[in-house]
Amino acid sequence: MPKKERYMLTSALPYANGPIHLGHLAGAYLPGDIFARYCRLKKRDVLYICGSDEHGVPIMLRARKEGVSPQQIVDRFHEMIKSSFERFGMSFDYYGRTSSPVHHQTSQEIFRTLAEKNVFVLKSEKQLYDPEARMFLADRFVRGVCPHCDYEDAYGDQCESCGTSLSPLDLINPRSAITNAVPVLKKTTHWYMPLAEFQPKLEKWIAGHPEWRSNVLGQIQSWFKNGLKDRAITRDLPWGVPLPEDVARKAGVDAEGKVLYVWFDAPIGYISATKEWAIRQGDPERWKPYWQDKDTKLIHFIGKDNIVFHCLIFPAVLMAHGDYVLPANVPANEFLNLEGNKLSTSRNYAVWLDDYLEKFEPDSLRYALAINMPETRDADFSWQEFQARHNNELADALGNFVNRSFTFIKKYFDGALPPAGDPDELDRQLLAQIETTRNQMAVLLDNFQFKEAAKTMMSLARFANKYFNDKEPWRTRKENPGVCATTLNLCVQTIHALAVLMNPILPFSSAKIWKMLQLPGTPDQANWDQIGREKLPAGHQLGELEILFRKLEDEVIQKEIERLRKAQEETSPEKPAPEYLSFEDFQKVQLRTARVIAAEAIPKARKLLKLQIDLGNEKRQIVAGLAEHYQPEELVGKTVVVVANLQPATIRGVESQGMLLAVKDDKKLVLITPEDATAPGREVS
Ligand code: B3M
Ligand code: ZN
Repeated sequence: MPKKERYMLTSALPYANGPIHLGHLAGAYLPGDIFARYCRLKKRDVLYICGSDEHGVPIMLRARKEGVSPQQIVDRFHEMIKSSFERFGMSFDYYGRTSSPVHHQTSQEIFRTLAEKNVFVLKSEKQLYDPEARMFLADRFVRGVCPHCDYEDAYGDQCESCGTSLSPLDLINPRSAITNAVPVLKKTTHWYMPLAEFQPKLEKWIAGHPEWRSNVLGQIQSWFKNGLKDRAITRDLPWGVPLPEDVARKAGVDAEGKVLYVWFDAPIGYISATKEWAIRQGDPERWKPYWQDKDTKLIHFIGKDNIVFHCLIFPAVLMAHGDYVLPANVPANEFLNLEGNKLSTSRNYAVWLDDYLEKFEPDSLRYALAINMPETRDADFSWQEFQARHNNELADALGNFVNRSFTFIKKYFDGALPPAGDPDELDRQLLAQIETTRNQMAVLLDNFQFKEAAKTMMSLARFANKYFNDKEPWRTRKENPGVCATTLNLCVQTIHALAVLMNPILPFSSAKIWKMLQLPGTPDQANWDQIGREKLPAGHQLGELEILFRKLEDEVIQKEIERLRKAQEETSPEKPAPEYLSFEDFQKVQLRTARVIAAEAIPKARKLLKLQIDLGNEKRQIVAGLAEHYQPEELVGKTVVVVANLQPATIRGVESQGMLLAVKDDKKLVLITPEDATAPGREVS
């Protein structure tokens, strides 16, 4: 027998601080599950792993808010998420959690190995620290009086009242937003992963994977282009995998209060969960081939916001370690929107899996998400489309075909499979269509094209339904019983094939059909390559007919649409969710150095100056509010920083093609000038 291909599959570990919604399912879970099920049918050696991501600041903050321990939070959500995944049909071989001892050990071991190999760089700096919460404070968690407008409740990164950007050290009377304690300045040392150093190696490795999705490669290339930056992989927090004491001691640092960065330990969760799986199998070493044999294909199913971690940072860690395989592919999905709007968990603008499962069948959602999967671009989920897919495709095409074939055989053949005679042209077409579907779906699934695979599966159901119509068995039954028998025989062979073909996408319906066909075992044990080849014998007795899909009424669907509409409305504009700028958005701002070549006052505009600047490859005119702070001649020759892609505007009748950056120093404006006057046109980052 040829050696089985080995696949190590993972789906992103969900944070254990909230329930699962449709966006999660479409991004990382459904595609992983479809692929895992397909691999099992292909008789590959496959292991599919997931688990809860139980560290990170949001979990800690939620615990604080509810007055419970972080462990209590993750215990609650771990169980909740695990059980909703099961009801949705997720077929993980193991669902772990990162608060487990095996995970803590594994993460510490990997960290230690890298430390021993001198991979890390240590850096020290002073930061504000909350002595009561015993944690260093991120900028948002420091509040105090704004030095510009005296507003009392300014954030450490910005004053909401006057809009000035701040640094937490600017605030007067700073206090911790978590405990209200007065923060103190404290020196802290952290371990950094020198990603810049790894860039050439990573580039070389990625260059060997032109087959990856172009949206994934595109994101990776833009990270490369901007140059990878070193990343701190330790944090001063009371919750997480503790920094190994021996490593800290050797570096002369106190390990107390330090943990590994959540994005360092989380992907290691895939490995530790595999170890736990092996222990449960009674063979603790069995995790190794899946992670360490170079012929293993490691595949991460994730959403696009996780690309950098799975395609660059985690691989760099694995490379540095040396004993592990690198991912063979990372088919990251784009985002799923909802009724034309962005999903928002904080505004409850989402469809939660638990809610869904109380009202509908898992397969209907699996199908709707698969056939509309955000593979190469964002997709939109709408309840009306869901209803239409369910009613017209699952119920009217697939369900109806199965139903009418069964009913016919029950009624006219006593529920026993009639024999097939010589096939005619239409019969041959149907048989050929089964083969084609099997082959095409295999290629599509192996290329992670789930949407097309779902379409191909449904095409066969439609084809078969039409075959039933065209063959008119209700007529041939009297006129030509042999032909009628052949028709029904082939219908059942097709249903058998469909049961396996649909299994990765519609596992519950597949199992129902299996039972109706009275086949031994379960469809999960079937062999993909036998689809259409293994025929059920004439005389085979069929079991009880079950309706596969009941039509969904308009009212039921309207209720869901209504709920979302309300959620959308209820978000009062008075208290918007804190708006963070994403890194991607920030990257859109083009900051460049420029040299001032001329400056003059603008008549009747007391505060404004008109500047001509040299941007390296072009000259521009900028209107700036500098007249009260600088004499025009002082400015000429200065190198400044400008926002180069700001939309041009006309100010007091003069066109301005950009904006200068200046610091507000009390009431005075001071231009930002690079310390070493560099050439104009340089990128500022
Ligand atoms: N928990 C982030 C997320 O859900 C994170 C994934 C970890 S995968 C190792 O987006
Ligand atoms: Zn202010």
